[in-house]
Amino acid sequence: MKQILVTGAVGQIGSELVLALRNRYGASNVIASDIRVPENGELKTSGPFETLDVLDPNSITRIMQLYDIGTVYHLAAVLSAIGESRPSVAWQINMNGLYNFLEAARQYHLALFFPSSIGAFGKSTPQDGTPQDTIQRPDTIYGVTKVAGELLCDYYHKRFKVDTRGVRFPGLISHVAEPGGGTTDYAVSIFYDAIKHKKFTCYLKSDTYLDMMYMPDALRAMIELMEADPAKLIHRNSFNVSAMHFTPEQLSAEIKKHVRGFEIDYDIDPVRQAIADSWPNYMDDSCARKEWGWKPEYDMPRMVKDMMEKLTAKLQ
Ligand code: AKB
Repeated sequence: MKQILVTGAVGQIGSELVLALRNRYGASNVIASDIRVPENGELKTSGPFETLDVLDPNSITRIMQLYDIGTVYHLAAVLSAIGESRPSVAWQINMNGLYNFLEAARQYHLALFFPSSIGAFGKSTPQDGTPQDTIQRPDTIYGVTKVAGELLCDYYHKRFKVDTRGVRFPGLISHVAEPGGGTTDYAVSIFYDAIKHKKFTCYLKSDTYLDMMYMPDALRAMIELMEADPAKLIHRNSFNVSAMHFTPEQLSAEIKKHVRGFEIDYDIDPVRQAIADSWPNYMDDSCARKEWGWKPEYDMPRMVKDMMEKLTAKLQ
């Protein structure tokens, strides 16, 4: 089989996706790459790892010459909150990095997965049951790069027949790697603080709804979409995928069932609050369900139970 390249492999999604892909397709067929050196030893010891700067076309060419790549999961990106503090870096990495890989995909006939986000929506988008095809006027540089990225991926598909596919991820929750610089990160940090200190200070208001997903579902979504029959895909970039939605108050109430005496208080970060207020409460993912059979397995109580078990074991 042709090999698979994952960019941004050291990040929250990449560090788990690489291992899931190696399990499914064989370790030597999955090349992990990042500009950072992995702390997670398994990422390096379980298969090939390459240092790769997505902004450097020469290092992309080097990888293409070294391996027989057929598919790229292009995950290297700057998230929403950090993007607001460094907009020009966010634009460069999110747009120029994607452009370099779309060009590589055109030249080397690669399939390309692009992760979009709930960040591709803004205040003028319907927030409850956000439709697949709707207004996309985000207020963040992250969102601007996600909308432009979706359009660019569709353009490369229509104009050059590049097999581009993507999903709009909600906030992702995982016990393996922590996210860095996102707006939805509280839904991961809360578990660490609950286990370590029985107390968590949340930077979003107690009643802020956000769409969320547990990492095992997110990994499955990416792999299933890339394996889907292209003839059935009406949409490509990018599919709404949804699994659960809740407020910080509702999440803390569920955690309290597992951590006796757990307490939450609030110290609002106006930047991240404004971003969260502009994002959907939950998306309508019926197109993903119809076109490639998407179905989440984890709701909020099941995710909380699994997070508590896995993180408690990890932090012991
Ligand atoms: C973020 O909060 O920036 C990300 C996202 C929803 O895209 N987790």
